Amino acid sequence: MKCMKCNERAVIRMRQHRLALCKDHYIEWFVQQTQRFIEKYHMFTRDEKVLVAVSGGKDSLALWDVLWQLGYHAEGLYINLGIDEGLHYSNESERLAREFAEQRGLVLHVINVEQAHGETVPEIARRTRRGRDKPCAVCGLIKRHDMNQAALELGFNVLATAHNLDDEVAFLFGNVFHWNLEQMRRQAPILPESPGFARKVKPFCRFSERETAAYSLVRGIAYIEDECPFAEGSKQLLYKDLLNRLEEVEPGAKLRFYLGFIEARDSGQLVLPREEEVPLELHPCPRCGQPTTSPGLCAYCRLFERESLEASETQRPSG
Ligand code: Q46
Ligand code: ZN
Ligand code: ZN
Repeated sequence: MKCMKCNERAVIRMRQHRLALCKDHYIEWFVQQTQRFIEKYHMFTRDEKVLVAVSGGKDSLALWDVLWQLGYHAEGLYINLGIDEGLHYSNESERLAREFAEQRGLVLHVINVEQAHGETVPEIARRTRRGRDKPCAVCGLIKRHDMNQAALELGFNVLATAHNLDDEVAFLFGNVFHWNLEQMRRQAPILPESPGFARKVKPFCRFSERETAAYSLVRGIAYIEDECPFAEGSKQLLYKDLLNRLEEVEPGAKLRFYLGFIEARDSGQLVLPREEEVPLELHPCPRCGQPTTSPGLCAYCRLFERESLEASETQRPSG
């Protein structure tokens, strides 16, 4: 298989784009496409500072690498969740994120949940009803809160995450499957900033997982290959598997499903409940200052109020 631009040996063939590229042309294509998506969805400009949420995995390090190559002011944020489970998952991913930043002379901000709260994420989760069996809901709440707070405190109005097409399509599929209209309203390549919330952008939302993995590989990025041990058996992985099987018989199906949804919603063909129709009365949490809908402390702060834990289970999370 030959590169369609220079006839060298191709390292990747993308059936949905009818394209095969060599290493150098793939890197060039991937970086240019990211720039195109940033501009198309008006994610950020060159004057804005971007905080990249870095997990130590292939997608987030690839995103930081691309933004660095494109010359954006991008700093990293790593949250050590204290997940070990015999794999030293968090410490190993922190080491790789630090190594990546050092090699490129980039700034990495690190939050350590255990140092901040005296407990790891799995320990905090075990104290709650919804986190007793699986820490993901609690983990998600902590990550969303800490990322938003760090962005605001560090003076970034843009927070970039490396969600790829497979993540977005699996999430959309789950939301359609369960008719979760509220989540569907909020699913987008960009969520504009609002008082107390940084702008959230997903520059990789149109790249498949295979494409981001190939980029990390050809760029020689060392990333954590293990998945978080708690991801095993998740619905997201099941949906990804189903959608990959569909993609095999219908190349481009995932991208069409995602783009079709975004277009139908943004053009008004698909009408989802709007913010005005679902009024959210936000006020600052008296402890952390982040916007919350609950009358007292936000859901995050209530995680650390052991005596009122049960009450916290019924409130909606902030962030
Ligand atoms: S890190 Fe946290 Fe994920 Fe691990 S505990 Fe679950 S939510 S699976 S993206
Ligand atoms: Zn080539
Ligand atoms: Zn709070």
